[in-house]
Amino acid sequence: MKVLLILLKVNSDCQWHVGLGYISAILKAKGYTVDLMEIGDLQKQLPAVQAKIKQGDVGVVGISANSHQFKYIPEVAAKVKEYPFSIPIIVGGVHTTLKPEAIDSIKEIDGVCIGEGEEAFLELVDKIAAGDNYFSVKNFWFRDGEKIVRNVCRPLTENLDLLPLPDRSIFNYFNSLHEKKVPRFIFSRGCPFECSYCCNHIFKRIYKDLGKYVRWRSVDSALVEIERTRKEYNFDYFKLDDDTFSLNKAWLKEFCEKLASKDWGLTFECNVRPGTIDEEGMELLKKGGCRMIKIGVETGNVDLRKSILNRSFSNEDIIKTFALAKKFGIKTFSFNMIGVPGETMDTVKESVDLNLKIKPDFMQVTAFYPYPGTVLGDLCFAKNLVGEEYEDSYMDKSILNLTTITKKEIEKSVKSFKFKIYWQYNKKMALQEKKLQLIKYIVSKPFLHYLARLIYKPIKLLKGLRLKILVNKYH
Ligand code: B12
Ligand code: SF4
Repeated sequence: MKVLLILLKVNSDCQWHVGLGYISAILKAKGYTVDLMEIGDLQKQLPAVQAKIKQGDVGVVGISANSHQFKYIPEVAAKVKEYPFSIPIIVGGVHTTLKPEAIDSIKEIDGVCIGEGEEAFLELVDKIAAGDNYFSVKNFWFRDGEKIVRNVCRPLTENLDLLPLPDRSIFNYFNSLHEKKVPRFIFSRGCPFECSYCCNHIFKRIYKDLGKYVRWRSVDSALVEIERTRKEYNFDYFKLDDDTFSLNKAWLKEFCEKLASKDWGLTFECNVRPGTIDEEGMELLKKGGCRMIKIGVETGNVDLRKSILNRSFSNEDIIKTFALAKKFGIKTFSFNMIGVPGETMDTVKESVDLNLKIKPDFMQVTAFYPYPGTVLGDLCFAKNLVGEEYEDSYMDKSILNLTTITKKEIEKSVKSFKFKIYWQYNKKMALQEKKLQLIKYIVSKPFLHYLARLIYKPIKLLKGLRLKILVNKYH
């Protein structure tokens, strides 16, 4: 029996999806055939989904969607259900974990997965393949006629090493012709902190009494995954997506020392939370090959950080972490959010000022997005602050109606943030930022975009011709 997985990424991108990588690996290990379709354009790609199903043997369709993408589920599910034969459609991912009741209103969905799906989905697929009733499989809510069957979650997989390594081969990125890849890895699950805008505090509640929430693969298994990926794909730099890579010092030490002892010549970047790393930790990162740490600064205002975002560290902790990285020659990246409830133009200025103090090498600034199911998200919904439909991914626009700051002000602040900061200490980055904004503007205006392409095409052709002449001359 075939399992068709669908990853929704309309107007959004990602090189792979960790959860689907694991799900594919566990299904393949049991002998199932797995196909993945990455859907970025519904109109163009839904016919291909239909064609795949028409080929036959698809026993179940599993779709993964985050909160931004969930709005496309009814359209995709309706297309799958057009077939005279009924293929169960199961939706999983962070959104159904936070809001499983989403199944109530979408009649084409047969089940939603809550939490981690490897063992749960395997059990479900086994039952479907055997033609057994599957309504009792834990971690799922199922539609049974008019009623919804709500099952509880199974305990967490305590030893992550028991899971097979995630399957990268199903993703377009890993099958593309890019000469050099920059793969992403994640070796842990869970984060002990309770930031109100993040999914972790909710996952922790869902899994209360169901096992240890924060878990790490063993260092040796992490290194096996890196080594295997090295054999399959060409890369010399990788990204670590662990929520807080600096959390477990013993793990960090073992990982960095073992990685440094290998002859792989690899360097990497990772996420670090202020207050979780000291001088020794930073030195270890440097030794292991860390080239950049990424830090969630989010806001420069201490009250917003504490009372709205529920983050307990101080501005001094942030400043210290950035200074430590600089001391060891590790590049820094700051994540910033504008437009959380309570934000004013003054607090935005505090965020600018804090970034001016820490002088990150790179920055990201986005408008705050309220994810339903999280403490801060639900507060925004309860207070009727959410005005619009969800964007396909977050970036520069706010969907909140706040009394303290307008949407226009948020949008403008997001737009000017990086330039304002870089201009004070890195003119090159500031100008690059302006260039990017200009390109974005041109792309957003169809006529200008057309005109730019008209001008750019001959330049590109001439450049290519010159390159060809040079190549012929010197070879
Ligand atoms: C790594 C990561 C990324 C990576 C990789 C993407 C990925 N989804 O794997 C990158 C950097 C590319 C990324 C990008 C984005 N991310 Co991200 N990311 C994460 C992060 C830190 C870890 C995810 C992870 O690996 N978890 C571990 C794996 C094993 O779990 P999982 O992927 O959730 O899958 C399990 C279950 O969900 C379930 N499951 C998932 N799908 C399915 C399908 C079926 C059929 C079944 C049965 C089960 C099932 O089973 C899986 C295995 O156990 C999470 C935070 C977190 N701690 O979860 C944020 C998070 C998922 N990201 C988030 C966001 C917002 C984004 C972006 C939209 C940001 C943007 N730029 O706009 C993009 C979206 C890209 C895309 N199209 O998916 C939000 C989503 C919030 C929400 N409510 O939707 C999160 C939760 C962070 C947060 N703010 O709290 N992200
Ligand atoms: S530290 Fe990061 S990953 Fe952990 S709860 Fe806070 S925002 Fe989420």
